[in-house]
Amino acid sequence: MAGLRLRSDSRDKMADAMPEFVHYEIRDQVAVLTVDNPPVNALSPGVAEAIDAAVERAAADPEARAVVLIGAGTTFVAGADIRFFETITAREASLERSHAIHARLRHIEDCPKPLVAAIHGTALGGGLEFAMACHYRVAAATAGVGQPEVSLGIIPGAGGTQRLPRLCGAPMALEMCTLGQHVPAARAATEGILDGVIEGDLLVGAMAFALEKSSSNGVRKSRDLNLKIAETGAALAACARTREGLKKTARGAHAPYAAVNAIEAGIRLGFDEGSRREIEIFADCVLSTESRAMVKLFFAEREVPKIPDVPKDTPALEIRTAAVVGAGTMGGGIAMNYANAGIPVLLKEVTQEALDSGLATIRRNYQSSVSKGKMTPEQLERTMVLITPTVTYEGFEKVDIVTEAVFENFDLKKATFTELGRVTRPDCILASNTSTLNIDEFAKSSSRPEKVIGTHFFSPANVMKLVEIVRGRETAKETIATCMKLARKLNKVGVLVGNCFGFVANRMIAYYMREAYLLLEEGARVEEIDAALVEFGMPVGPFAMQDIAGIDVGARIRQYLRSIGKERSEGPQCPVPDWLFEMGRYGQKTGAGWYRYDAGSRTPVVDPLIEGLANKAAAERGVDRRAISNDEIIARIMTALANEGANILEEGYALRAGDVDVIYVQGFGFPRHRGGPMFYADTVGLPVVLGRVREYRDRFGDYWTPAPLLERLAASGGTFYGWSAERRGIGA
Ligand code: T1G
Repeated sequence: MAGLRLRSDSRDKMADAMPEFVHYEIRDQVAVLTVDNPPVNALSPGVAEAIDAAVERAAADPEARAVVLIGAGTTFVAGADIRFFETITAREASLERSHAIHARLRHIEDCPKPLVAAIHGTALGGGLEFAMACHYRVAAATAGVGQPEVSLGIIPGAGGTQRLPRLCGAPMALEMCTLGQHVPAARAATEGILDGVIEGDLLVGAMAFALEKSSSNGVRKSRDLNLKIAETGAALAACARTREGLKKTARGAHAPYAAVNAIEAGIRLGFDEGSRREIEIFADCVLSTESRAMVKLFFAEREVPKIPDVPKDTPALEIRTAAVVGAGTMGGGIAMNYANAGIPVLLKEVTQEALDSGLATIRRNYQSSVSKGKMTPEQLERTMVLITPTVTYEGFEKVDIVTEAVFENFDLKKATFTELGRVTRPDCILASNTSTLNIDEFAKSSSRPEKVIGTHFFSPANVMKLVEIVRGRETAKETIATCMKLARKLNKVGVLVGNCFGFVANRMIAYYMREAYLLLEEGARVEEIDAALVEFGMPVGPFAMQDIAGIDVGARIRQYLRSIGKERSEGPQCPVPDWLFEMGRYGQKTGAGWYRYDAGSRTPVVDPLIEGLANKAAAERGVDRRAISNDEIIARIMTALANEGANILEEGYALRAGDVDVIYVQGFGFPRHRGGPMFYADTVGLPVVLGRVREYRDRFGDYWTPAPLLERLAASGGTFYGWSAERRGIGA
């Protein structure tokens, strides 16, 4: 197999030192071009050039009647090299680069011999754009295609907004470019993006397809296709509809609108002018804070499993069977996670009645998936069979892990761990789903501390992606490695955190809620605060969120703390949530909380009673209520988060700023386009954030104390992300 690096006329000494990005080979009169840039064949500098050069060589090669472009390894080309985006700092540079790549794709498309992309794994972003510049596309049945740029705060920048609508029509292109989702091969073929799905060997099938084209109708250029957008009026109407829909779904992100604008330009102005608009819009996007945030998050999510002192090769146990203690909301959801992953699970409750009720809830949840078409009735039954209900510890000696999800009560959990230490094998992992309590105490009770760990799922546990993996003082590295791996198997995002009160997620949410409560006392209305946060991009505001989660949860934690003579540390305690708890207003589940809910409805209705309670609380604290702007609401709440996040980082309870951000994004739906609370603070500027903390201390009191790390970074011109990159470690 002959190797090829750059176009022959541009080879130089530098190129000789570069890896071989495209392999060139003639097989049965077909030039097979194999892109080889592990791990995902991203278009790193030099790759696009190498593909172009290889196509040119094939065009001139008398041995080749047709050309196939395929990827080496596990996937076709997964798009541009995302690391490269951070190096683009000037609009001119972006424009120049985009013009060059557009020209290169036209050059490829002008190949006089049939050029077929053979897709396995995924053709994403620039990968799909290269495939669309080929004359035909075939794919393995398991493959997928997508324009996921929007999830990086950008739009397709190599002609995707122009070629895609010409292949599949405006509505489908709009859907793909604004949602960014992967489209499976079968649907892509139906929609006209693919020309065939190959059963059996992909390369063999693609070569046969290419040869067939060389003896029939030859080449077909996507850019010349006008068929599907011939009905310009309908296509423009689809753009308008999509924009309208984005008002609900984009949550303040800009890139989805930018994608619509680029597609619309192509429909109105044709391929060439549309391409010019795409290049300009792409440049605006790639330089935006939104894109910087989403790129940071992309890498933060992939860094989360990397734990400095628990390297990748740390032995991990295979979890084949599991048990869950407690069949309440959390326990039931966790058992579903195991069953969904095909892991048989024992589900234990104290009474048959509680067990039956837990199982009925699980079945209802699955039934709802069936009615939404996400599961077949057969799958439901197959999954339910994996959950074995029990009221005894019989069978616990066989399981590899037990997740304890009993009521959030310290003594009860401690007693459960003592029991679990007795009834399970010595190598069985004992995991607690506590959201706040000290797992080192449970470790002691179990007499097997190295096997004890926290796995803190978020409610509803079968839906929410986040699991905080809580490292105790004596948790073994093998136990951590096993639980990180298990989280992936359960289709969750596991983030390692240290063992402090509330861990990372709940510790931060306490400060988030404190500020929301105090803003209420000071004069902002519940619905105003919620609306401000929704406008910022949160899926729901803090009060509506608490109505979903249950006001009783926090109230019981406060009750427990008071019972052991402790106070929560996040600042002045607003009494209103406790008053609501005493009134039995727990939120949606009781039909009233911060809002009222009509029977059977989840729509919050403003309740004047809350203003009465807020007035009373303000009077008790001697606060004069006043009108508060949305800007102040956001600044206060985000500053509270960043300041406490800084404490968490410096104390070592999270490994990196990115880990805190992933927790907040996955656990609470913090808007991805803002990156997470720590990246958001970096973009606001740490001197500004510090200035706010100091201002609030002067206005409101010493509970606003600047985090030492925030002070140091603000003084030195640093950022949370920069600091994290330099310093790794985690407290336990
Ligand atoms: N660039 C750089 N690195 C990438 C990368 C990329 N495009 N994709 C993945 N990686 C790294 C990743 O950081 C990780 O590194 C390793 O590869 C494995 O990834 C011109 C503007 C392809 C579905 O958005 O969706 O094209 O942590 O753990 O679960 O219009 O990676 O091992 O060091 O995710 O098997 C559009 C992003 C770019 C695709 C594979 N493309 N990638 O998933 O592995 S914009 C994307 C993915 C663009 C054009 C534009 C997934 C995957 P490390 P992984 P995976």
